[in-house]
Parts: sequence; structure tokens; C-alpha cells
Amino acid sequence: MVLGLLLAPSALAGIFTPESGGSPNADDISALYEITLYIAIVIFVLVEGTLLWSLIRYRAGGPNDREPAQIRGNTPLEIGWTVGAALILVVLTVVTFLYLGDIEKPPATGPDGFQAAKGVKFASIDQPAPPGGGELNIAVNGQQYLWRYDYSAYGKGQLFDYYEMVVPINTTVTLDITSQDVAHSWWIPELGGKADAIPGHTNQTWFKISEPGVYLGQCAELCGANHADMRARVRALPVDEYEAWATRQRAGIAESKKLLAASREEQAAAAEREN
Ligand SMILES: [Cu+2]
Repeated sequence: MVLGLLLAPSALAGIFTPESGGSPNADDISALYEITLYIAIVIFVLVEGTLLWSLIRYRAGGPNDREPAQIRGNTPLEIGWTVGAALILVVLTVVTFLYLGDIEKPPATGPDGFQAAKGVKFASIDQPAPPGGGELNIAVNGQQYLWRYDYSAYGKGQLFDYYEMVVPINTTVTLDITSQDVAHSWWIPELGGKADAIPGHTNQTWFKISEPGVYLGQCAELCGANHADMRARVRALPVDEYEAWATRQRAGIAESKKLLAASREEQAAAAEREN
């Protein structure tokens, strides 16, 4: 069964490195991970290779059956591996800080991205605003057991959605993530790292998708009996298709509110007649 899983090409994607490809922050996280991994592989091969070589060469009953040279107190060698290890740490630190800025800070929305948000201001504690503004800010709310997305800051009338988040491409999307019940975790692997959804607290993250498509994820914090059902999906559309979706969705919400109000009035009138 394990072999079958390993042979499935889709199962192999992102097994050794974080999934990426949807957003520049996810790509940077993956690149940073790969640099660290490759350095670690070289060290692993050197250390384990030396160990295995010694084990086989000086094995009991073999042609070199004797105790190999025991190297102790070799000053140049000891200085060498101490300085070498320190240098590797310095390199990893510098490389990490080079990537960290781009992972944390949202970039500007592209010239062909969604422009309606220019001038819409958002209060942000943890995350700087993208340069030039123009980001699409979505309030993400974790609830047992679904995700609610609210875009109401743009245009007139309420605009929200459940389960599937619809976003325009070439647009920096910033997320304000919270929860209304227990701790959840927002995670779409191809679009970046996890962000906890905590009641009474807002966490921020962002992504910027350049290719239209569907990106899948799931709640990454055990949040109750139906945690496994708490999946999430981000659908990236060309800007004009996104705007058409927003108009339709807004009209649908307004329509259902009208119908709900009418049915409530009807019920109230019926109750009145019974009295
Ligand atoms: Cu959850």
C-alpha cells in the first residue's frame, strides 16, 4: 500500500518539500526549505558515508580486521569542524533573513489586478499594507465546521461566501483570520503557511495568485468531531470574471434576504390571525 502511494505522482508532490506554486510567499517558503534540505543532505551523506565505510572496511573477519586509528586531540581537525559548523549556521541565518522579508510582506497588486480596493483602508496590526494599496481584504471566519469569507468592504450590499473563496488573479489578497468558536487553522498549502484562527484575535496572512485555478486546503487544527470535514477551497478567476461573480453573489444575497423578510412577515401575520 505504501509503495502504491509513493508511486502515485500526485502523492509525491510536496512530500519532501512544502507544497508551493500558487503564490510567491509559498514559493519562497519552499525555496528556503530546499536550501536547508540540500545542505543537510550533503552533511548526512558525508557523516553516514564515513561511518559505513569504517564499518565495512574494518569489519571483524575481513582483510583489515583491526581497530582503526582513533583520532583524538587533533587541533586543526577540531577547529575545522567547529568553524565549519558555525559557518553553515551563519549561511543559513543570512539566507533565511534574505527570504523572510518577502515571505512576510505582501507585494503590490499588479497593474492588471483588481483595482476597486484602491483607497479602501484596513487596520492591520501584524502585517504591513501592500505598497500602493489596492489589495483585496477578506475577513475569514472559522466556525465548527466551515469557513466564512466576508468581502463586504467593497461596493454596496453584503458580499460573503462559505467554503469556497473566490478571488481575482494578479491581486494581492490579504486575509484577516479569526474564529467564532474554537481554535481553527487556515491552510491552503500552495498559497503559503498556516495561520491560526483564534476566537477574539485576528491573524493576518496574504497570497497573490497569477494563474486562474482551484487551490485546496483544510482546517489544520483539530477543532472537534467533524474537523475532517472542514475543508477550504480558493478559486482564482480573471478579474472581470471575479467582478461578475461578485455582482451575482451580491444580488443573490440581497434576493434571499428579501425572501426571508417576506416569509417572516407572512409567519407573523399568520400568528396574529391565530390569536
Ligand atoms: Cu476547524
